[in-house]
Amino acid sequence: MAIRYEHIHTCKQSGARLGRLHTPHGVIETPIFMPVGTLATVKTMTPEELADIGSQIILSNTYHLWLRPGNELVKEAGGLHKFMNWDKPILTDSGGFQVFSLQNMRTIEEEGVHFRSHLDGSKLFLSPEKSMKIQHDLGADIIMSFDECAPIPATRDYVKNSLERTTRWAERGLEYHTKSGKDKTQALFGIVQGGEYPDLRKQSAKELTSLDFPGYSIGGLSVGEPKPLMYEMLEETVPYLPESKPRYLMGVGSPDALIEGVIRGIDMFDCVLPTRIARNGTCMTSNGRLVVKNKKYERDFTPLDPNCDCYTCKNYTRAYIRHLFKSNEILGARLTTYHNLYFLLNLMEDVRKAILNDSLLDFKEVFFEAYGLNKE
Ligand code: PRF
Ligand code: ZN
Repeated sequence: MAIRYEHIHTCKQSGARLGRLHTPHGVIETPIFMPVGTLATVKTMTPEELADIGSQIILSNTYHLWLRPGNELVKEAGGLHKFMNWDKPILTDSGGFQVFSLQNMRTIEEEGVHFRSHLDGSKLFLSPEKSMKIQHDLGADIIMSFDECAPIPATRDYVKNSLERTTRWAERGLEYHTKSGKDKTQALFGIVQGGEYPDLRKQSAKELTSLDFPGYSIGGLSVGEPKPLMYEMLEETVPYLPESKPRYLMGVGSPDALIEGVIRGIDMFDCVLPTRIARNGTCMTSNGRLVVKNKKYERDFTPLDPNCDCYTCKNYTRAYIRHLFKSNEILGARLTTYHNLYFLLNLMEDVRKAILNDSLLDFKEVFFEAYGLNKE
């Protein structure tokens, strides 16, 4: 087994889990948020900076690295860790989601998916085995099964067929992975699908857990549905996942959804949200979102978040960062990205402390009030 989940504590107030995930590149304290480095870089951040603000694991993408610079090249460099100079844990997504979100022209067959490159339009084909091969070359500590992320809404028939195929793909990927012997150093997760249908969520979870993966992801959520529906689907899924293994909710990164996810038993999250909004000047602060480009910050010589002690907030003002954005200076995006990631990683640290103190619901109440979430 490449990884091991160690359970530390269950919050008596909320039921949330505190744990440790042991991986070949070190130990991760859960629940955790994983910054996204799609192209083997968390945009604007050096690995040293990422480590400084407490990133324990980052995510990268099979699909993008396969197209450019190519998995063979990354393998030749000694794997993704060496290639990008990051020696802590890495997780790669399988390409399934990227194929479905980036391409409009695609055909799904039992064997895999035909689609066109978003770079040059050339014809491509991805299958469970091919995704495994690419992820083996990249060498991440945790890798994902090749799945289909069905849209919400979609008909029950469509979602049922899709999730059953996703199970068959998971089985094929697992067989390829185990036969290669890579399961000793890379942990392959199964991905639960099932759309907005409770019974299909249950079916998917049961089928995948019978295959005995070292961890389970919950996919097909945060695809545009209302948040209460996502929370309901978590409640319909998590009870069917083993307590002894990590649970990863894919593509979720807003502060409220992170806290609600943890309360429902999730251990791992990733999302482009903090880094993407940072690059257009939107900051997450303890008092809610702040759009630093706004005219009202022109002469505001206070930090982005007066309650934050990150490098950005200790040294720069809203007025200065606004000026950088207005002038298209690269430093602006660097400073806001640094702050947003620090903010989310720090939030998760506070969440872990609250779990240990059996007070996560109290913490949620106070955080939501300040963030402006209780009024909605
Ligand atoms: N599947 C995979 N990656 C994902 C998702 C999924 O369903 C999502 C859904 N929010 C994000 N990333 N493989
Ligand atoms: Zn800050």
